[in-house]
Amino acid sequence: MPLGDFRNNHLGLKINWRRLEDRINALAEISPIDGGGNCRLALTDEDKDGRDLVVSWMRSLDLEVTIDVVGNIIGVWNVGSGAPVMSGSHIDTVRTGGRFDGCYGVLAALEVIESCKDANISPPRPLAVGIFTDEEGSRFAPDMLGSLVYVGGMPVEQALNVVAIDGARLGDELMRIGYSGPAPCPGVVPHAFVELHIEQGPMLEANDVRIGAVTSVQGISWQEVTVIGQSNHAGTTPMSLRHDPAYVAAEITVFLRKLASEFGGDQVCTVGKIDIHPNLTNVVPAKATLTLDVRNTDESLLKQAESRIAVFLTEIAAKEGVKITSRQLARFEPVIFDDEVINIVESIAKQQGNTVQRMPSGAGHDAQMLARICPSGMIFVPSVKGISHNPAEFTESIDLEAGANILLHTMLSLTTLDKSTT
Ligand code: HGY
Ligand code: MN
Ligand code: MN
Repeated sequence: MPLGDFRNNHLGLKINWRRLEDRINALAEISPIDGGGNCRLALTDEDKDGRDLVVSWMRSLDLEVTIDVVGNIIGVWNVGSGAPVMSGSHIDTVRTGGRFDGCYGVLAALEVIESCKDANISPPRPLAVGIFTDEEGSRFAPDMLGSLVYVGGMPVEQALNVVAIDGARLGDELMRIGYSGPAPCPGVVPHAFVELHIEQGPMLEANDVRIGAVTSVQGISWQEVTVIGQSNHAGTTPMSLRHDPAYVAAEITVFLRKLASEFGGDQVCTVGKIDIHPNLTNVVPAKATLTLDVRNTDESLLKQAESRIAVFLTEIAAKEGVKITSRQLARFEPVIFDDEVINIVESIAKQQGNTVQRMPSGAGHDAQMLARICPSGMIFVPSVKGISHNPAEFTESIDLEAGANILLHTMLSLTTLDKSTT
């Protein structure tokens, strides 16, 4: 596979790891939580502070910074000509996030540009860094919301009217933090897109491999299930007369676990959020609201899982005399990345002396949205003990540095990616 001509002239180019490490640590200083992680839910003041810091670094590199109508931030180094090669990720976090999830990819992409500038080389195409709004989807569903709107997968108005788990409206929060921008969505179509990210799972560590050349992202189905029962006195109400949403929520949680075990393979099911009302010791609850996160690499199996869940909800509603409604929060089919981009990642990883394997992504990523509009791919580095969405999330410096050097050469190689011949 011929690597980009341009890249071949700069094989020795490396990123400045100390500078990248300093920026990762500086961003992690914004809204730190116990255990070394961060809480910067999308469009909160903490997210704004993180955005302001990274935008200041973009401006110090003289990038052309644009903010779009859903707060996506795109910094472009305007060299060469034509559509940019873009990298990037997110800097919003889950409530108990680690310091690398998303942030590593954004800051490594910034480091790629700064390393090229330090070396006085100018690629034949512009290089761009994207910070996509609300990748986590924890506050405003769905996840990858910003990049979904960026590629035209969700109408802007619909996105602006999304209501958060705390009742805020997305458009209002964008205005409040000063990131409701003028740039339109869909945004500029990149020549190619590549995202560097921690694996957030156990596979690379288990296989003692340093780099993942990511082939795909599994399908994602999120739904919010509301169970309406009858609140009653915890002491006087006989068990046979109860319509108890908390009990039903527990049964749904157990059903999902059993479904995942029955399907086996890549099937995963999670009930991550349960709200009980009125949430008091001596009251049989009136209502339970829970979220179902169901994923599989195989779309037909994911559909089967969704159908089995729908049947179970109907049956248990009848059995327990409760009313159950369900609202889809996210639904993305599995995404396959571009073959040539995967080949480039894999060959550069090998050329730079790393062990590398091809693998799917269990987590959703902005790259799965960019794959709708341009050749896209991802680079993974290992997560220690496979832990993520947890302040204990950690990746060794030697792996972080290796990943960033692969990103550097992958982006340079993509500047001469020619898909016209395929
Ligand atoms: O949900 C996900 O997989 C990602 O962390 N947003
Ligand atoms: Mn992420
Ligand atoms: Mn995440």
